[in-house]
Amino acid sequence: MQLSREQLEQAYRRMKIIREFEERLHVEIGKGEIPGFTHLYAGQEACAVGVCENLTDDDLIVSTHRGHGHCIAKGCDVKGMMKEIYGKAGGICGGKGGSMHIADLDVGMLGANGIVGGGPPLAVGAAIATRNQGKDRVTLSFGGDGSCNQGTVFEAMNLAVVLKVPTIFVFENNGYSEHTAFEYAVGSGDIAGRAEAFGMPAIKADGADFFSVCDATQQAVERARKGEGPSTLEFAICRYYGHVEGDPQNYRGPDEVKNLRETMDCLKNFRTRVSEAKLLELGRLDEIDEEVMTLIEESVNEAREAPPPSPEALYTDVYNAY
Ligand SMILES: Cc1ncc(C[n+]2csc(CCOP(=O)(O)OP(=O)(O)O)c2C)c(N)n1
Ligand SMILES: [Mg+2]
Repeated sequence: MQLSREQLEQAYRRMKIIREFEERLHVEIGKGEIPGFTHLYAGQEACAVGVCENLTDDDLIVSTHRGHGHCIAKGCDVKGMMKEIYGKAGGICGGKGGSMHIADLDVGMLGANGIVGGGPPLAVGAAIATRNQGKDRVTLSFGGDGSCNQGTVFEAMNLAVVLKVPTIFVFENNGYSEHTAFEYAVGSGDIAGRAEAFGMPAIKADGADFFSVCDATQQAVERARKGEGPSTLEFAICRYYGHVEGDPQNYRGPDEVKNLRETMDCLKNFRTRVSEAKLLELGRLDEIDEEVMTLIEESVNEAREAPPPSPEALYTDVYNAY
């Protein structure tokens, strides 16, 4: 897939925003300022951004409990997200959803989701609606390796094949479901193979390589847009932090995360790749780094200073009128 200079800069900017958003949240959560449970996405940036590079604002994604990266990659407002996570008015969902319930329909982000395996049925439902409305739109669900063992996911995959709807099932295989290793919990050890058994094509790619993710997703998106039905994508990737903030990670080797940060860093990969191919200069990428650090600093300061939701806000967004 050929990307313009502008697209490459945007992809790097979004990956860097995700990384720094999460690194900063890790620090701020440690200070006890942020309510609720937070699952950080650091390490997985190339998956979210490489996938969403192929989507328009009109295409829809459904996310997971580890959703910050998906939100940023799909174009959610970063300052609004930070306020949301701090539980403040002015947050994308009025400060009432928090980390695990960020949604922004204006950019096609149908929501993070605390239910493991909850995304695929929603994506298939949205895809059926899309087809009934005669729209050219792709719907895509993100899920982890743990979600591939859920019955909801099997049902959604089967229905998508039978009804040939324009949807894509993305599995980010980061090697763990909470504290349980993929090798232990997933019989066959092959998520893409399971998907093929349902009757759809499935591609495995290196989730730390933005370009591999982008190319694999392009194939699935083209197929969906041509009306040929669903596909599955399985990306091998790693998470830099624990399952949830506060997880002591006793189940990981002593140097596991240190080694992953050294050998499996999608931002470093991207910098090397584009500078060696003379697509972007390292100096330009450094400038983007600085812009991103300023954005994150401002986001945290504004979130801290923002007021909490008003008591009246308790009574809004409870029911929806159709
Ligand atoms: C239906 C359901 N079962 C169990 C849980 C508890 N739970 C939350 S996250 C998680 C692990 C998910 O692992 P994975 O799908 O690999 O995603 P990752 O956390 O690695 O991103 C579990 C079991 C839940 N939220 N929903
Ligand atoms: Mg996992």
